[in-house]
Amino acid sequence: MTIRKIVLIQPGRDGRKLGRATSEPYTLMRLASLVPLDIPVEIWDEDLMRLPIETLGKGDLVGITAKTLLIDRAKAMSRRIQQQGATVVMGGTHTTLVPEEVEGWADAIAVGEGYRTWPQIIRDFDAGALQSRYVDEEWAPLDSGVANLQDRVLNMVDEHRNYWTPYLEITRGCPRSCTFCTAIRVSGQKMRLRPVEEVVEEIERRKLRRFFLTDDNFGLNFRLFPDYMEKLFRALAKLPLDGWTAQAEQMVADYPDLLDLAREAHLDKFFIGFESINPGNRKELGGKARGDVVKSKQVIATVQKHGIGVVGLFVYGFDSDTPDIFPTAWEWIKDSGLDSVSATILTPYPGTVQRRELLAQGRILPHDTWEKYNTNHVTYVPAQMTVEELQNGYDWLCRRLYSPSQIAVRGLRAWKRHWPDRARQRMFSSFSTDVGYRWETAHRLRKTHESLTGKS
Ligand code: B12
Ligand code: SF4
Repeated sequence: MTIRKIVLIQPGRDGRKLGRATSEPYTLMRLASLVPLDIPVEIWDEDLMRLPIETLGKGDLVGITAKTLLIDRAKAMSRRIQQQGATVVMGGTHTTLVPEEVEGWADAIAVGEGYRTWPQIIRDFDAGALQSRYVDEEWAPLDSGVANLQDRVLNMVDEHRNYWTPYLEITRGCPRSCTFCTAIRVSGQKMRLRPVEEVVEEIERRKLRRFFLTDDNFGLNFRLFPDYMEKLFRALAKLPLDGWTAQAEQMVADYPDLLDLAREAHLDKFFIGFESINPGNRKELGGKARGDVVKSKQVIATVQKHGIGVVGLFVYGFDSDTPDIFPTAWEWIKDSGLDSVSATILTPYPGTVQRRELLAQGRILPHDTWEKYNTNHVTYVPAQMTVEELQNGYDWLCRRLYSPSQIAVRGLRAWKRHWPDRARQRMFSSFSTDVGYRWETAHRLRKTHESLTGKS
């Protein structure tokens, strides 16, 4: 069979906000860039467009990516596409975590990374020899050009017009083993690095002024690869960037010289996984956080002293948490000096140690859709609270955290730190993270209200 065209689909969730979508289809941009230039390729992002599935037919190869919460949507889409005569390949987080669930309703599945399997899938489809399952969990080195974005893909996506924040990957993987983490199944436990020259070239070619790093634990490289980090920061310092954000753990505070270099490299804020303010949850946190509230405050102050903002990431519902965790967390966070806050409910994703344990204890709640696996719904029976106590306590906390007055307090505090030299560039970023979480919370609470009252 000769390929007519390749279409890559990102199922939608949030639509546009003020004209742009929040989730850039970076995964698909990378996969589209692996397609040989003589084969037409399109990216369809359901947040931006109605998907013209009726135009698909025989000879079309359709790749769909989906996290767990969007897998049901992907399934419905796959069925419609197959009815058109096109061929569907499913990949991404959920497929990697539970391949046996997905392979029943796609022509082929890609488990793990796509750098080697996706080009193979294209070749096999073209030769009429598509297999049903492709696996790559060997964690290909990122210094062989696999991460580069093609110009035709950048032109097609038009990222500055269509998306709020461009994404970029510089390193990938995390050697830790938090019991609730799925990212390590998707990106591996071996840290891999892109060549600094390649990263700089991509930032310049994409004309990026701001970006969000998709790296799961960029900060851990302060300890693992300090020379690489120094080289990276010195190179980024020369670029005309307004600011960028990265995920990290608390130990970045132990590296003052690298923090200074990071600030000069225009790093604006770290998303730091504090995870819990309850030391009883230590064993579930893979050695990176210990629920030590005194240390956490010191970390926030140290990182901020070096001119970098801190977004605190917290998870609620671990086995040592009781209903008191919510008022305690609220008081602590108010007083913590954090610039923004992300609160999530523990979510036992398939493929995690956590889920295996909860299943063995009969504590996973029955579900007929994966939609609730979005980190703000309770999907299991907590150890020391009822399901309602966890959900209501969490909603109570979110209402307080994302009230306009709290967002203003945290945002102004962050913005003041950049006064006067970088105040203009940092105006947007000082408030944007919290405002995004507020949108998400308001949307969720509205949906809950509608489902309870039957009104929309
Ligand atoms: C960037 C990111 C986001 C971005 C959006 C990304 C997007 N476009 O949807 C933001 C910040 C908005 C976000 C939000 C959320 N995210 Co997120 N996110 C990530 C992160 C950090 C990186 C993903 C990424 O772009 N990587 C870079 C690309 C190049 O790699 P990749 O996606 O892994 O793709 C490779 C392979 O997987 C494979 N592949 C993937 N798809 C396909 C398809 C085919 C056909 C083939 C052949 C191959 C293939 O090939 C690619 C190249 O090798 C991951 C963590 C991780 N490491 O996966 C979490 C992660 C995907 N997110 C997660 C979650 C839970 C969420 C939220 C629900 C969080 C929340 N509380 O709201 C929301 C959901 C939003 C939504 N609309 O879906 C979970 C998903 C868990 C699960 N089982 O589903 C992850 C794994 C993090 C975690 N907690 O463990 N996220
Ligand atoms: S530190 Fe982060 S990326 Fe690493 S295992 Fe823990 S949750 Fe996953």
